[in-house]
Order: sequence, then structure tokens, then C-alpha cells
Amino acid sequence: MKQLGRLDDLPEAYRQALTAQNLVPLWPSLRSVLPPTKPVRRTRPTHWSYAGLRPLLLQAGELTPIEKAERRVLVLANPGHGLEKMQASSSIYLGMQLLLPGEWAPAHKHTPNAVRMIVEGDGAYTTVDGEKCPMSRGDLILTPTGLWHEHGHDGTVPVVWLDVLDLPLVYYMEASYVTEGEAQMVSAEATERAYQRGGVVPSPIFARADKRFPMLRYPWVEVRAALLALDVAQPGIEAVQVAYVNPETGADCQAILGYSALMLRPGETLLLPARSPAMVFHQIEGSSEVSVDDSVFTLAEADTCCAPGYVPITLKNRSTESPAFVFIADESPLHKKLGVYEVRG
Ligand code: 1HN
Repeated sequence: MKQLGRLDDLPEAYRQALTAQNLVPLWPSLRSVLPPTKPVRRTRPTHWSYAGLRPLLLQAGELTPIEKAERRVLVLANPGHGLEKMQASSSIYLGMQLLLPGEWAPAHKHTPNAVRMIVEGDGAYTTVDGEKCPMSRGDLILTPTGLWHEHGHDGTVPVVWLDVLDLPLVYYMEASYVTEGEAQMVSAEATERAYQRGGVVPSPIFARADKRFPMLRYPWVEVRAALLALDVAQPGIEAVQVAYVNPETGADCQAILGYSALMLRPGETLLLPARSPAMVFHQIEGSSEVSVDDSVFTLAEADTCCAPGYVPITLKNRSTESPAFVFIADESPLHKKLGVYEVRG
């Protein structure tokens, strides 16, 4: 590839004349914005240990009352982006949130989309768009763009969940803002009753649901059962994986980030080809080994890690006796919609 002219090849007076008119020569920077073959990726393979962060999160519960935090979260920040950017990847934000018994995180709605993957505890709930969604370990609860949501806790033990948002992208778009509100009236309990079984959806005569986000809670008991059943039904399948979709359309449940659950069979090693979107792995049950470039992470239960795009990834179940269950978030809906999605090799 041809060497291009550098900035300091240009006379100082010329550079100053450009700057004075808010002009920049492209050629000294062309190779850095368009590198050959592979993009520049700030996203570094990074591992966050739950055993490591949990005491610090509980300590935040002592140090900062919920009224002073609104959302009591430790952000899982990727050092490749700079910790202050609060990004796991270019488009993914991750945080571990703590809600203590009796606490209340007030209602708001915002433009970024969020999901919650429940990590531990019982008795808390999120009310989304008037629907009260109980939180149990492994459940996925959507709080999509523009929908009111608030968190409450009637139980007796701390509840922790993983928040995944497309905040970095929406913020970069200069489209991220919040609206504060009053406590919602609960209009429905446990949304998932309406969409309880795959293949059938509620069908009031001549009027199908017109909600953009008809299903807000995906209980882990159902997802886990679906994975086990898939393995039995298709023992030869390459990856025992299910996607969280909109049950009315079959499309990804949110527009920007994609969510799925994967079961690694006992002793299984799964090779994921290099794909353009960055990925996040969160261990729901069991233990896995995740290899990305030169990094090898051991994911214990409730651990989380991320990988940049354009690298192959190897996932291995560390047990030869029992399955391992992994929650996956990635940027593939975004890449596909924008036409930049790639699979290599
Ligand atoms: C948010 O609304 C929540 O509602 C959690 O629990 C984390 C991080 C950034 C922006 C909004 C929540 C968030 C957030």
C-alpha cells in the first residue's frame, strides 16, 4: 500500500491557514480511518469476575443510598476505550446493578434500549410500560427505547442484575436523553403469560398485537428448557443456541443489539468464526473457557467478558459432566441493518 504524505510534510503557514478555516487535509489520516483488511478496534478482550466485583457492588450499597444513585451500578468498562467512556465495545454498555430490599429506583424512560439479565437474588421486580416483571436468576427483561421503567424490591436479599444497553451508540448519535416520571400504575402482571409457548401468539379476532415490544420478560426456566429440548431434538446441531426474538415478527427483540442463550454440551468446544460485531458473554450456569486472540478467560458463574469483532472465538465447556449456559449479547442487528455485517472463514 502506497505511503501517503504526512502532516509535517506541509508548510506550517499552510497548516495554520487550513486550521483557521476549520479545514483538515485527508491524506495524512486516510490510512488510520481506512486501514487495510481489518478495522482498528479499541475493544479489548476483557473479563469481569463476579466474585471480584460483588463485594465492591455490595459496598456501594453501604456507601451510596439509592436516592443518591437513582441506579446503583458499577459499569463494566473496557480499558481499550478508556474507563471513563463506560463502554464494553463501540456500541455496548454493561453494568452490574444492585437493589436492596425495600429500595425503589424511580420511573424514567430514555432513548437507549436496555435489557436486564438477572444474576442473583429474588423478590425484586421491574415495571415496564405498566407491566410488572418479577426478576429471577437468568430471566431476561427488556426495557426498550421510550418505555417507562422502574425497579422495586419486596424481598429480603440483595438483588443484582446485568444491564446491557446500546447507550454508547445512541450517545455517539447525540440522541441519548432521559425523561423522569411518576410511579407507574401496574396494569398487568407477568407479561410472559401472553406469550408462553413458541409457535402460538395471542390472537384477538381481527386484531393482532400492534405493540413494538409485545414480550418484555423471557423467563430463564423457559429458555433453559428450550435449549435442553433443542439438543434432544437435533443432537447433530452445531450450536445449541436460541435467540430472544419478538414473538409477533420473529425479528430480533431489539433493533440495535442482539441477544441469545447458548448451551455448551458437557465437554463441548465451539468455534465461532470471525464476525464483524463485538460480542459479550455472561455465564448463567456452569463454567466456560473463552479464547479470543491471545486472551483465555475462565468464566465462572455470573462472570462476564467481551470480545471485539473480526476475531474468531472459541468457547469451551469446562465440565465434562454437565452443560454450561451462556447469555450472549452482540451488535449483529446493528451491523446487519447498516449493511456492514461480515462473517469470515
Ligand atoms: C438505566 O436506565 C438503568 O433503568 C440502568 O436500571 C443503567 C445506564 C445508563 C443509562 C440508563 C435502569 C443505565 C440506565
